[in-house]
Amino acid sequence: MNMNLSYSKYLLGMAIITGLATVSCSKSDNTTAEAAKPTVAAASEPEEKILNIYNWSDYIAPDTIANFEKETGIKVRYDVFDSNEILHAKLIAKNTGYDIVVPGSNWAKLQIDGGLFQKLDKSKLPNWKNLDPGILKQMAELDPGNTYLIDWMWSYNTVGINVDKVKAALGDTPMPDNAWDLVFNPTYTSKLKSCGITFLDTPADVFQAALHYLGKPVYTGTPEDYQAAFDMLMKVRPDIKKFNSGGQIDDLASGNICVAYGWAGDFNLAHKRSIENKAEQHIEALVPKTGGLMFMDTMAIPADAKHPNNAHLWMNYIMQPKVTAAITNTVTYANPNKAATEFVDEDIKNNKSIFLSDEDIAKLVPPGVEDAKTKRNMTRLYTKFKSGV
Ligand code: N2P
Repeated sequence: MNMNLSYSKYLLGMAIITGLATVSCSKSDNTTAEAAKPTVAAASEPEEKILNIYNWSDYIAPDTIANFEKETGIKVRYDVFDSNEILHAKLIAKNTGYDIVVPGSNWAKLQIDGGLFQKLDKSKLPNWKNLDPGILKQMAELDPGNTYLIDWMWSYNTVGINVDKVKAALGDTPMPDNAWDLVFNPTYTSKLKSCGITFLDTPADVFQAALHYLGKPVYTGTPEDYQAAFDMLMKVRPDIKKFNSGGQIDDLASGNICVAYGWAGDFNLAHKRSIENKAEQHIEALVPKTGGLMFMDTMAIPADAKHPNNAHLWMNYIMQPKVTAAITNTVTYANPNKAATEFVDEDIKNNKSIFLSDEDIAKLVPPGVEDAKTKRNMTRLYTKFKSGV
């Protein structure tokens, strides 16, 4: 995606977030988010056979939609995005036209609080029984009672590398003990610059990882913590070639870059894609010994969705073990469906950077969310960081 375009969309999103904070606080106004919350009663009205979905790019199996259409006679329109900020901006502007959206659970919390989603009607979701109770518990931290959200897939922010290119660029310097050094320590980035370093292109993703690397609170840091993260980031800024999110899969798969700060699932997918494309790059998602940043991308139904009943049919369809397993087998992301595990390919099931060991899961930083003031500060610092001045 074009960097400037994606960033201007981001700024639009941030401007609107500020607006959201204002709306959610004005409780006396009858246009408040609370008053706008629809009931699920609308879901029982007859609906046209259409379902509009907005999901992350590279996040579905080739036959997921076709099989749903065959099974239900519902026609799916499917659009993709690659940052929470873009989705958030659309949700706040209302009338998205979507019946299913897939925000990260931390952003979804803001959206729930802003009245942007409708409650799930669990009587329409018998396949709920297949979900992993551990994941549901984790989700309930941000969505109490699992009222609005169903996890689609989950993974963590980490460092991905092209193993051979990184070894060659590091020369005599051994791999660091802590994988985060590869993107935040100038000793390594100054060498890896030669084969190309890329970062995710959002303030939140970049500052969360930087704060984690510095051992500071990831979501609740002080302004001084953010300044320290900024100072640290500026030292590696000259070594970063690109800022992109959805484009990392192809950049890694083609050998265009050798190190990425991004999503573990996309790194495994880049490896798979390079084999499919006969580019044969050995790409790995590293599991930092200090832990990665966990995220869960979650299905939700916008408050003004026109086809909530079809949305429930979709959710229930996705929760079938074989349907979920096919998605995991395609995109190399872990899923929330316990009953799906037996249908997941052995090499994916045994890949310890996809299905993490209990010990590595315990080290993950759980999803969280910054307050509006912190988000504004991050945006300001990120703009400076990215422009490099
Ligand atoms: C899918 C990327 C989604 C991960 N390719 C970030 N939420």
